[in-house]
Amino acid sequence: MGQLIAKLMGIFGNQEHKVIIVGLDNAGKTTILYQFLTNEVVHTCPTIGSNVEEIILRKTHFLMWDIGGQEALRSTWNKYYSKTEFIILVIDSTDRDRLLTTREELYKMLAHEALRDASVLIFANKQDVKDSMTTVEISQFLTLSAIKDHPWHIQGCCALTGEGLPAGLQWMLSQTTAN
Ligand code: G3D
Ligand code: MG
Repeated sequence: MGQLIAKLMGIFGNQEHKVIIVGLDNAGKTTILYQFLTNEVVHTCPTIGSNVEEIILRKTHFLMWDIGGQEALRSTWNKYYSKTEFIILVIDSTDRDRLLTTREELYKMLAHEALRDASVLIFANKQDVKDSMTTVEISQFLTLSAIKDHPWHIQGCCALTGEGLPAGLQWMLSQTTAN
């Protein structure tokens, strides 16, 4: 993971990109952010708030907001939306029962004016668990191919080992140069 990120780091300029990490509670949001933070080539500023970390990949700054996903907190997500460039939607791929809820939250976000220009990275997390849903199943259930007004990408991952996370970051970096 370190080498790939190091390779990607050199390419990008000195800009700050706002990222919000959303998803239902227990999806793996905090574990993913922790994986980014413990990577030796990723530098972090002191914690800004309880759930905000600035991640610097050499010159590219990502300000990552880990937003709580419990039901009572979901109505507060929109106060974080302003100037967001990336939405990272984390899905617990073992949680078939709540994928419909995730779908509803996703389309609510995509319809929000403040997120009009945001790109969406979907992490299908917990791919290490037997019988977890595949990225194809999740894509179909969320009808991702119907999303035409936002760049999106789905990536399977395991937040515990970090597998799949560099590929997701790589897509985000490719979007920063595309814009
Ligand atoms: P959240 O921040 O979205 O609420 P967390 O979710 O990051 O707190 O993770 C919720 C639980 O899922 C944690 O378990 C965490 O270890 C587990 N988890 C996160 N990612 C993975 C993964 O890729 N695979 C597996 N098997 N488990 C994962 P605990 O037991 O600590 O509550
Ligand atoms: Mg959390």
